Amino acid sequence: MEKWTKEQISEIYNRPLLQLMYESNEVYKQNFQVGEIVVNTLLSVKTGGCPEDCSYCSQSSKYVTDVKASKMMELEAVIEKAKEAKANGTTRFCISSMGTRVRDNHDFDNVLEMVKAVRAEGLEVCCTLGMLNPEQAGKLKDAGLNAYNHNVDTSDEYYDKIITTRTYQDRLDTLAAVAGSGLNICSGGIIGLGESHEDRIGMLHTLANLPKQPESVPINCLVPIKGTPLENNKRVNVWEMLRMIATARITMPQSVVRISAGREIMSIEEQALCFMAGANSIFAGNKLLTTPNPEIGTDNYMFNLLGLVPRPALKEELSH
Ligand code: DTB
Repeated sequence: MEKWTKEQISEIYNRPLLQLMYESNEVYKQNFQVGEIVVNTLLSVKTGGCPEDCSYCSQSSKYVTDVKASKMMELEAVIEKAKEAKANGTTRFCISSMGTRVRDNHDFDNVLEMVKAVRAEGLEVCCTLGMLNPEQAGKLKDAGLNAYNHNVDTSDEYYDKIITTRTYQDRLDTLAAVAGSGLNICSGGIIGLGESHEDRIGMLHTLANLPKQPESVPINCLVPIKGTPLENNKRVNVWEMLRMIATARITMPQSVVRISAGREIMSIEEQALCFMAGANSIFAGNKLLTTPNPEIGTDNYMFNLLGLVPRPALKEELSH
């Protein structure tokens, strides 16, 4: 059953901005503890050389970017990074590995070990590894994974303008495999790809109508990457970001909404507006996958200033 129609989402998205934000703030306050923020750290354990042609991505082998393909990181190094992130206040750790899909090979076995080890540090663990079948999702779940990230990126209609090597339906199939295994879904998308407002509404329509709404929704602003087809795209402004966040908050009241890529160039004032609009998570650490992110000191300064505190790891799981 459709929880939200496109018309309803469009009506929300197009409200006068402050009216929209007052409402999304209300929905946020009803569903979350004010000031608590999910602090997530990303680690790219295997980078670059990807056969997919996502026009926004630095890791695609179809484009000449500054990113070099690397072998998979050693387990010990990953554990070090997880410990460092934990010491810096992170409560969720996301392991990313390039590629179209998970293969049942040595790399996947390594990732399963990483999941176990990071979880043993007392952190929530998320992975983003591409397409996945139900068995693989089950193995990740058994290893202690909490959530699996797989973004729909944009609307169904705009998808093939951005990626031609796979389909929107492929994305939805993986999300179904993830949900079937009992893992939490993390799924969101990117704005600034050249999509229309209609496409942004379409993307939120897909996410809000998944059989189970995503546990978390990353909203990324395109960071244009030199060498990719989108290298000359204009950066989106905060007003567009606020509309996305507020509409996501209202249509997915219980999902964690994460300000993801693009935060590096946002001021604290702009980020504060995003939190007012209902965003309640960030990626921390001075690097995302391949692009810069605010320094930890800068984020800690912002947390103090705004009275934000990291949500303890596994809080949701433990309270159920
Ligand atoms: C998501 O939505 N954003 C993260 C995470 N999920 C994997 C990735 C952001 C990457 C930004 C570009 C880069 O650093 O390469």
